[in-house]
Amino acid sequence: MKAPYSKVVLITGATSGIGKATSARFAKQGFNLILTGRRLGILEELKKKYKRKYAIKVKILSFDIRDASATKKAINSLDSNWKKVDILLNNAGLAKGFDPIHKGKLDHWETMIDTNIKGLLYISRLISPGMVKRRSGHIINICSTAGHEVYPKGNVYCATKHAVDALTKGMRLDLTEYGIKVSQISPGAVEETEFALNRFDGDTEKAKIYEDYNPLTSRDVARTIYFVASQPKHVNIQDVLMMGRQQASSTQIDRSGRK
Ligand code: NDP
Ligand code: 8X3
Repeated sequence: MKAPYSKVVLITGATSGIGKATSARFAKQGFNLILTGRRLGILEELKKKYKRKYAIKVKILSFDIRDASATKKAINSLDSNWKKVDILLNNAGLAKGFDPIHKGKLDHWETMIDTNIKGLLYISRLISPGMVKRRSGHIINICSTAGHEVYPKGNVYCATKHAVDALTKGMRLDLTEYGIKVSQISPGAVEETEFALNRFDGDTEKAKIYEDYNPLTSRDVARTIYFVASQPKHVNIQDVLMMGRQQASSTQIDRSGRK
């Protein structure tokens, strides 16, 4: 799809991993980007790079998506042209901890629920009314295989991603009559992300979970998101469940070396 110069894509969690890789993909195709995340320095670097390399327009918004009023303030700071978001990529999210339910940490649970569910809702509530008014738009939620199956010690993270799956379906039921597409991508393990590092609270040793097999890369997911976003108007890909070839399910992984 060659983007009309005015098309706007808003990506939450664009400072690393899947969000960052997807921002590069859309930038290359000439979309204008609204990039969000908490790390302002990274957002500034991306803005500089994309403007120089692709001559697109880039707006950066640094805020914590768990904070409803900060999210509202950031979106309300956009002028009317930027507010016309064509594609909303609800990507910001994370796993915290890997504990059985009786040992889980409340702050981990709250961070996951507030980010993966409530944050996704806050921004969708702010962006979707404009889409309804214009009777067009595409919301793409980043779910996970963890939104389709549950694995040991994945309890709350899996619950948040099951909630994303339900919200994707619910949003689609509510928004279809307004010509809005709602899709989700459900990847298995993805490297070139900070996902494992965050899950294990910055412990680089514990975060080495991809060394004995080939998982997906953030670029694989970005390519798929772009594919979903670039279908003809009458086509909506509702969900893409994707894993690396060596992964069969959340718990079944061929760890006999990278192949
Ligand atoms: P990363 O940790 O690399 O990226 C997460 C992004 O979310 C960062 O840009 C981060 O930005 C942003 N983010 C996290 N918390 C907040 C917050 N409170 N406010 C604003 N932004 C926030 O991980 P991934 O790229 O892997 O994760 C992206 C999505 O993909 C998540 O929803 C994750 O659950 C999902 N996913 C990941 C898989 C994997 O194996 N990696 C597999 C399946 C799904 P910043 O820190 O600057 O705020
Ligand atoms: C990330 C994939 O298997 O770590 O959503 O839950 S997994």
